[in-house]
Amino acid sequence: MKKTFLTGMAGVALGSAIWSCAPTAKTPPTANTTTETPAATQPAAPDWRTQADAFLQQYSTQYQRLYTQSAEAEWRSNTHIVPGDTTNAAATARANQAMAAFTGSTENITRLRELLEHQADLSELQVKQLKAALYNAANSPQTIADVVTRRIKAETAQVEKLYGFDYKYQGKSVTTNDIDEVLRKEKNPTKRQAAWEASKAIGPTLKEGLLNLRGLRNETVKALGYPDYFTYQASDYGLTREEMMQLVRQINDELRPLYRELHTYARYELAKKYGQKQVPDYLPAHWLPNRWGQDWSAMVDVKGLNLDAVLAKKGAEWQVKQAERFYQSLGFAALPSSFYEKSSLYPLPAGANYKKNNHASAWHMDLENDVRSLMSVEPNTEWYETTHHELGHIYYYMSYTNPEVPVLLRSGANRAYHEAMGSLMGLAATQKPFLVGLDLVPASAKTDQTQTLLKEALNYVTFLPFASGVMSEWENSFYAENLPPDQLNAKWWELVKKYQGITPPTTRGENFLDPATKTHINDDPAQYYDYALSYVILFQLHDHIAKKILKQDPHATNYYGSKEVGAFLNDIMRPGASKDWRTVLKEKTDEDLSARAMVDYFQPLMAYLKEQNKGRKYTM
Ligand code: X8Z
Ligand code: ZN
Repeated sequence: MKKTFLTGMAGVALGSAIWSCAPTAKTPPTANTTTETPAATQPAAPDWRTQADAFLQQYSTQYQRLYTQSAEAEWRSNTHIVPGDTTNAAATARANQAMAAFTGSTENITRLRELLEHQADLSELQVKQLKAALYNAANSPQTIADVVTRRIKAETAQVEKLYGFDYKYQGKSVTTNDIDEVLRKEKNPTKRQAAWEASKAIGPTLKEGLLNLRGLRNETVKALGYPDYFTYQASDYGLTREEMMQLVRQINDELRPLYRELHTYARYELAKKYGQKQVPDYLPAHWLPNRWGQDWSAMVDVKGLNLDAVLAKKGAEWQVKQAERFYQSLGFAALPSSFYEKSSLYPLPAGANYKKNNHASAWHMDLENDVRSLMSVEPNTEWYETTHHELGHIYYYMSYTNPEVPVLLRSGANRAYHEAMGSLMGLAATQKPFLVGLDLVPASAKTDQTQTLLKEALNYVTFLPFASGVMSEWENSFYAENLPPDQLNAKWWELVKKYQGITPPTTRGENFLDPATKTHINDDPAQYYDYALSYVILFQLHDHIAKKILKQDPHATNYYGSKEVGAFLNDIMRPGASKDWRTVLKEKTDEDLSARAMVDYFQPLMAYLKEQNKGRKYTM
């Protein structure tokens, strides 16, 4: 549920040529037409700028009002889930429907198209807003109001099932935090397998709903000319589906040699750890410290740098406050008091008679100053990073909430930027000089740089085959290639084997639906490449910050207190979507989007891993 109130609704369709009446740049009325007709008798040309302004003003006011009502209802639906209670669901469906009826109204679509036919007469900022509104319209065209209504209901129901699920491990109800802890720490493979299987038990519950949603999502966007929902989401970057897939495949290819080393290393090390004589060709899914094998960093403890132990002593609240202090040290404002009053930051008390969304998210409730986060923070490294990630969204919201950025453009330069900011801060907040500077680690601590880099690679590099490989390929196939309902799980595991080199502990037939255990598949559809791109961008930004601003080694930085770093990040965030994302990257880093910085960062690890893997069998 990251995007609904984050970037999805206010995204900008850049250069979308797929509209049936694609707005083409028209030449303005030329002088020679006026010479033929006497000025006095010529009808006054409508002033398109004035008209667009009038339209945008009333549209934005209405949009913001409905958006806020929808966000409030969704907030309630995601923080107070009572299975069987239909009150929240009904209120959320009502609010979302009012929003859909407005953004997708035929009247608005007609007017938007009409104004965009005159885009040559409009300002760039006006064109961007009109395109953003048209992009939003495609998500809920009222020409097919019944489909949109069914989709809204189905989405609300799916979210309720997803976060109302009662996970059971060893006969007891557990949270996803509990399962994650077992997967990070348990050494007994049988128990690990039981925990892993417990985390997948939700899949079948979501199958019917997901198949229904695929149809409804595809049908919705088709009405405005997009062939499928994946294409629609990719168009938010100004890319076709094929271009997006090509981009993520290329990123994956660039990181593949390093991933291959990590994969070989992990197979041998984990076999040792779990006392297995036979080293498997593929990694058993339940051996990895994460439900989807997307982050393996808990595999390695760096001596002298035990962040988990430090955080356990500090507590969950300290983590949130510390993340805020870090942003403040760069020159950002304190969070508004309403953030702390209205957010839902910690796990529910044991015995609560309701549940909440167990996945972290950040919300821009009113597109003004009401910003909130929904998390279940516990004191450990994973939540420490996630807290920095979510505050990245929050500071992005606060940064583009300014008079220069119209409501319709209050979103990231693109969706990946929004994901990159906080993840960048999460990386910075784990580097040794930063931790030493804050007295979290003694300056005298001797730590092994290679082990540190290895731990980072097990976090950031292992993520890419999952995000750009498995998730993106599966959703592309699901939405755009009409993956048959009896091949959903088979396709998933085919991709997991191919990209991640992971296999399940036992055969996973179509009675399971393992992709649906990933929350984004249900409530943030066809956008997971955002995260793959965000990692690439974050290393580009980090590389620039370390080398050009701080003049420090990218592997050992301390951003804390640097107003210059703060200004650099704020410059990127402040314009929101009013500036083209490619231009932003080029201007700020002097580079185009590329995995160059990420590959460079981890390059020193290659030699070490090759040495460790000498004589070992490579299987990918
Ligand atoms: O979903 C998220 C954020 C949402 S705001 C917590 N992330 C991805 C995931 O958990 O799968 C962050 C990185 C990857
Ligand atoms: Zn996020």
